[in-house]
Amino acid sequence: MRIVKTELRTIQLPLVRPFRTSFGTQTSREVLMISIINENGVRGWAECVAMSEPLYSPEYTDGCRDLIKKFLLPKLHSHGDFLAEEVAEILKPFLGGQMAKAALETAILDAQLREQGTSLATFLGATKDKVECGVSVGIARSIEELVEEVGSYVEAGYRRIKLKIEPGWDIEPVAKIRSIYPTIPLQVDANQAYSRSDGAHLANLDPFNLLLIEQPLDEHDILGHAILATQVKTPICLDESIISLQSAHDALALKATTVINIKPGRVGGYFESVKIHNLCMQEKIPVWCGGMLETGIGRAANLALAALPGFTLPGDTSASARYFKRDITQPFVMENGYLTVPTAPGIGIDPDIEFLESITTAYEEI
Ligand code: OSB
Ligand code: MG
Repeated sequence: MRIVKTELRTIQLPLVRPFRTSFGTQTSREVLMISIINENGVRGWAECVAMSEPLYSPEYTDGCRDLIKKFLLPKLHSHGDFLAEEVAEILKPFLGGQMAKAALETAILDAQLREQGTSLATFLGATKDKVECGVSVGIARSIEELVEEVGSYVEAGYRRIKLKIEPGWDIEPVAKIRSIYPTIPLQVDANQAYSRSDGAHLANLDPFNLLLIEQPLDEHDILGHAILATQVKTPICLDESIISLQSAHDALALKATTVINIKPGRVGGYFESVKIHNLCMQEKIPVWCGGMLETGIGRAANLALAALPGFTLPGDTSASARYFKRDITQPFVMENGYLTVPTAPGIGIDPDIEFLESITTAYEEI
């Protein structure tokens, strides 16, 4: 295909409650939306998962917009005709920028699949029509507030709880939630907040039968995670460190991780995500689909991926209501702890343009 028009739009969508992690507090989701139109007038949609500040990853919303405008789009335009399958290779000379590249590739893939009449789930090799939902719970102001928040999610039907932790907010909240829910699948996410000397401390989480501890150490500290894995019984799961098939392969070879969180934006797109999924299936490593507080546009595509057979653990693919009072698409509603995988062509869902316009803070056409 060829891209005849690209629309870049930044939106600002308030969260239903502040989301605090070890790297900061989000009260609103700033999202870069991409829409491309191909030579046959078919439109494709994607959202870029980068956050407004480079706190989780070096990428951020305005930086992604700049990268797309200045380098990625001109490269594709000068290439001429291409398939979504070729985008990553064409953009490879530009280093990094996985989130920006993933968004552009996904918008192109969406248009390509809409034109073919194929759903993203079918195209990627999905084997499920619904996906088990977990929920990621931010650091609370008090144990009482945490108990209340977790209680509301359990009541809503979530099948797995993930607690955000950091030094000073780890053993006590985990012990409390475990005492209230002795059997619920429970895991924690530190977003790199610990250091190599914290092995003995983190081993205090072992009695709570956690599914995993996500990204305890610095994203570059693969060896540190391998050492930590010998000091704690809880399985280690890498998030931030996994930015490509290569990094997944290396982390597994070094025994730094025994579970992997796949986030398409972080690894450069859905094709790379499927490659990591396939590697993990071959190596019998469980994977699950992470989230970046996506709107319905990103969520739809993540559900298609999470429907692949290797996604054996519930992901952070929560219902729209967990994030936003009003989503930019029809809301994703959880039923009995599951979200339904979209079946319409492409990502299978469209944004409400009027609502999108009402929350737009910057718009340009290229
Ligand atoms: O580390 O998984 C993370 C949200 C933003 C950035 C990083 C992370 C998260 C979450 C929430 O944990 C996942 C979600 O519900 O979308
Ligand atoms: Mg994480």
